Amino acid sequence: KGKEKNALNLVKAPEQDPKTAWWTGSRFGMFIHWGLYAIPAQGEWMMYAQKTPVREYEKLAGQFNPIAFDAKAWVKLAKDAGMRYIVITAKHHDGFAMFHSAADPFNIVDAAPFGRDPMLELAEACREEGIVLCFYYSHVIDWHHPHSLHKEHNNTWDYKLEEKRFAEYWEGKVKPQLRELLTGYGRVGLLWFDTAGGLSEEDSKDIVEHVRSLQPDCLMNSRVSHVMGMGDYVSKGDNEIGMSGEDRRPWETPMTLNQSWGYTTRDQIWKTADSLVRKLVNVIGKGGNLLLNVGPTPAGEIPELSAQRLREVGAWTHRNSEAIYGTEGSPFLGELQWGGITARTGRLYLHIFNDKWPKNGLRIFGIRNSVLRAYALADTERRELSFAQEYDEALNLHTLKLDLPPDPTDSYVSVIAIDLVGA
Ligand code: H79
Repeated sequence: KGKEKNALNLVKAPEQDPKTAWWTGSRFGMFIHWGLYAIPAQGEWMMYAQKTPVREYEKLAGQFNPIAFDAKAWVKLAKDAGMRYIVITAKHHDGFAMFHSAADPFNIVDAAPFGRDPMLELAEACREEGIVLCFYYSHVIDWHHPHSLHKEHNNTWDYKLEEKRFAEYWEGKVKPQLRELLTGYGRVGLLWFDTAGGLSEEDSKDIVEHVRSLQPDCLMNSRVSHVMGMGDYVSKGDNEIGMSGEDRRPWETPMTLNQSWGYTTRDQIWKTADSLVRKLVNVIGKGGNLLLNVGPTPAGEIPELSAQRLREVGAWTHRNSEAIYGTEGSPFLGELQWGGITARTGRLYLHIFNDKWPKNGLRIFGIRNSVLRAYALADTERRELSFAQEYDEALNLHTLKLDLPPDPTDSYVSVIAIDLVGA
């Protein structure tokens, strides 16, 4: 009855789907938007926005020579940030493959002076460091291919819509390139599809089956199709976090560090480390994953300001790893003003935003278990915080009153651990 209907017994966490468990447990990933569009440095939609003719755009490939690219350095940065998987644009809407492709010569090995396959180098570096490599692949929008067909965003300046034969694109480029990605780079953790506008249900199922037949454990995001319920997890809108309890399926927020995906010199509005840590807490407290983007330069480097932000966030994630990886979102519904909650079997983590620090303590409602002890995760001495538990029979409401230290115990967001015993 009443207010407690959403409170769970926290002694035992719900069972995980073994196929998605690595991913939901990872919580935090690195998104990388890297391609020819880094050269003009106006973001990955430039070709479409300027209606750049294909023959003109192709000239960028002739200039693309990112000799500063260092797969190990990128993977190390992801690790330093506390990210456990990497999703990189193998092919974005411009149609340029950032891997060696026999299916289309418009690729980094055959069309650029660079002559190396960066995806191969990343795959190796990821394997060495225990990071899961994943590919973004634009399966519907392709402004380079004469037969790609999307609901809205087509190349209509080079090609006539009525002359498009979608099957030539689908069978001739998309499926062969996915086969290349799923057979030439070892295990692929997931395929990140985007903007399925206009893709039929039949073709949606075709591509899912294609991927399954090549790597049965490779996950796919929901943007693979507009058919409800497809994919292994829900991709939220770009930069969208949503409300607590909104998604029953595993979900992920793709997020930018500034306001762009591809490298740009125009956009200099950067999120602070403080705001990034809070966004991470907001997402994981609601049970989601955060996929945070960087846009490397045409020389092949992650811009230093981005790298610095990620290292700042990483200092926090490393100190608080116990409250992040392998946790569940909050068992309680409702938005919290002061931060977020994560949980694992027998333990709750309160992530309290430092600028909302409740000097007079916190009240948490709906914990039916007895609390064993509470302490700040950052306190290596594990000094116990005092608390009291009350039960109001008339309201059927359990209240935990928790005393907090006078000041925050960590930078940005301070985590308090609460140990529970069985009810
Ligand atoms: O890869 C990133 C974007 O390029 C891609 N998804 C993320 C992860 C994306 N594809 N489509 N969209 C985002 C939505 C399209 C928005 C548009 Fe526009 C509005 C296209 C034209 C007007 C944004 C604003 C792009 C150009 C101007």
